[in-house]
Amino acid sequence: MASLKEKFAAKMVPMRERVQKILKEHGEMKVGDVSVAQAYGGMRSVKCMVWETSALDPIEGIRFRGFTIPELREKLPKAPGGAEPLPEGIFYLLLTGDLPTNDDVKEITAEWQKRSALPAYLLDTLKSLPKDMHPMTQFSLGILALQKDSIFEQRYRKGMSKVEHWDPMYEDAMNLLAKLPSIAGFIYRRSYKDDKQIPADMNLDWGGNMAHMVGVKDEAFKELMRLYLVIHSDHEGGNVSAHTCHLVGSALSDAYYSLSAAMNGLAGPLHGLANQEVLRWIMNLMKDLGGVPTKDQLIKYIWDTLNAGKVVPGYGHAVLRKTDPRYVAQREFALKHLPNDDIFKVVSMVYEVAPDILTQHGKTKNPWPNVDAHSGCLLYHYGLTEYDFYTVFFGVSRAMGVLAQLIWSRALGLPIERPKSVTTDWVEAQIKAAAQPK
Ligand code: HAX
Repeated sequence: MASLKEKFAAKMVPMRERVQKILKEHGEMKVGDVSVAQAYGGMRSVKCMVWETSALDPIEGIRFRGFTIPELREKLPKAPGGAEPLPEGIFYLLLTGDLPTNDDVKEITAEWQKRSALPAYLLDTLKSLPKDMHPMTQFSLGILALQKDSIFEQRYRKGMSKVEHWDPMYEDAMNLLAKLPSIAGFIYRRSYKDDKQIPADMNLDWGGNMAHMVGVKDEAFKELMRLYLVIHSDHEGGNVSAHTCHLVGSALSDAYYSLSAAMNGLAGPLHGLANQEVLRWIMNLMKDLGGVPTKDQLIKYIWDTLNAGKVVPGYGHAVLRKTDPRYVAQREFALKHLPNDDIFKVVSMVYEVAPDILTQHGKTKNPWPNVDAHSGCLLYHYGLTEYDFYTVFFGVSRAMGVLAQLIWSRALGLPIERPKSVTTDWVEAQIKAAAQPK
């Protein structure tokens, strides 16, 4: 059987030719215009980047290589006796564009186990950090420290042809992905569990091991971790973490530099950190209101949040205009595994009332929940009560999507990113020129 690397290499050559043909024959074709509002407004919806691994529709939500989340839950291989898809399967799909077989997934599990040991210098680096440093800062530093072993950097130093760039990028990405659950587990146990470390279990898959290494024994938590790591993996290319990885990687910075930078973007409260903010907001709400609130109490609490000039965390999205299907998948998991959980009850009540309130408030373009509105309540239920840690799980997952794309970016020889910026003087000059009679 061809290895994953060989399968990727076979896909790469025709894809390169396809892209070169498009550029040669249609390079001048316009894919969009940019307005002044978009230039000031975070480049919202500007089509200026190619991202192969997933695409986001505002109404339908994410498709990974053409597959919706319900399709992936059905079609991707599962752990023995399990019902949720294995993350190794989504990585295979993101990288190759094909659905994996059970054997394809087993190959990735074995490959990542083989590469998973953490070097002593990394552990020393992590041990030197204050235990109360935010887990995302520790995670980003851990990834960055591993840069010392970048194969891409070593091969580049020796002198390598551009057509070979994908190969060491693939090796770095695989080494990094293999180590991320152990890095995350190490940080969690050191910061919150008296540094009582739990070694990886080589009989477990990547997601199962993530669950095992934080120390939660419940088998359902392993299933949750697998689902969680699948659905957070990719969300097309324009979101902050994906775009950051793409941008930094475009300078031929290796996978370690690129992913560490991506994690710093994910750590922002408007992006991945929203998952911890949601739980913090709900816990404060339950503390202030003495448990599960009444509907009227909740409505007032949401208005108080908005009137204080704050966002309702977990609601709204830069692209989506309906309930995020990643929210729906997690809600289905909760209905099956923890229907009577108090925090789930609050999450469900917020879903009932917040969209109407946000619509009346009249600011947000999307009053519906995103992925982060739900994830914390599931983690908390299984005993992961330290919500500052939640974004690290997101980061472990997001690495699969952004690194699969980074391998593709090197395979396609995409150039350094360099969009054009303009000054307000320039904008005003254009406005003046446009107002002149022709
Ligand atoms: N609560 C209150 N106000 C909100 C809001 C919310 N949940 N969502 C948007 N708004 C406000 C914006 O702050 C903005 O206000 P101003 O005009 O005063 O600046 C206005 O509505 C218009 O914003 P928008 O165009 O609808 O949204 P953006 O594309 O600018 O921002 C965000 C999208 C996700 C950042 C935004 O909806 C938000 O802040 N949500 C809460 C934080 C959150 O859940 N983030 C996670 C998003 C998903 C993700 O990336 N996960 O990792």
